Amino acid sequence: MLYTYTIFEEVVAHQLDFLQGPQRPPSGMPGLPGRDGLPGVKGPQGEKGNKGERGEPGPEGLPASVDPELQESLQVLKHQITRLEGVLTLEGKITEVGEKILATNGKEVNFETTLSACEHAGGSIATPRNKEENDAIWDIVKQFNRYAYLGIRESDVPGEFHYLDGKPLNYTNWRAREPNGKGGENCVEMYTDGGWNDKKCDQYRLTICEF
Ligand SMILES: [Ca+2]
Repeated sequence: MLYTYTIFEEVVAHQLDFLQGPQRPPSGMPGLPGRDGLPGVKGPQGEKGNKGERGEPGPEGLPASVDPELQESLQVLKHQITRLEGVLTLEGKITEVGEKILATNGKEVNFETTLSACEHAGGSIATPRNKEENDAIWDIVKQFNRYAYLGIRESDVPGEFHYLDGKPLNYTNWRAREPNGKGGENCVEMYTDGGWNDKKCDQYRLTICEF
């Protein structure tokens, strides 16, 4: 009797399980599969692959001389620089002479300091190589009413002067009876009359640079 009941009960349980869906395992049957395990540890990096073949060259660009976009940019730049130079010239900050621009910071220092100040600004000490350049430097000397050292020094031969790169002078504007230092005045200053005088290098003179 007890056995019969047990069989009957099992059949009913099966039917209930069937009707209620698989979430409830029928008694006596295997349970649902377990959850997936955690991801494993990352494997070691593979070996580097071979280098690919060189790609095809891109399309050839236009030469700069005929590239319209580049030419337009250059024109815009030139125009902007010309405007700035115009403003600086108007305000007396720069003097244009030929390809050179002359400028002073208004400071009076010795020759060596003049050299380093001009170099630091990206230029060099004003060096007149013709009358036009001498006149332009003279304009600044007159404006500040201060003498200025020039980019000229005495050579090893007393009384002989040259440019700072050692090349001989191709233009001079010595004052009367100058140079007269005979080896004792190794630098050259410009007077307020535009003339040159050889002078010791430790004086305080107006800094004029060329760019
Ligand atoms: Ca002298």
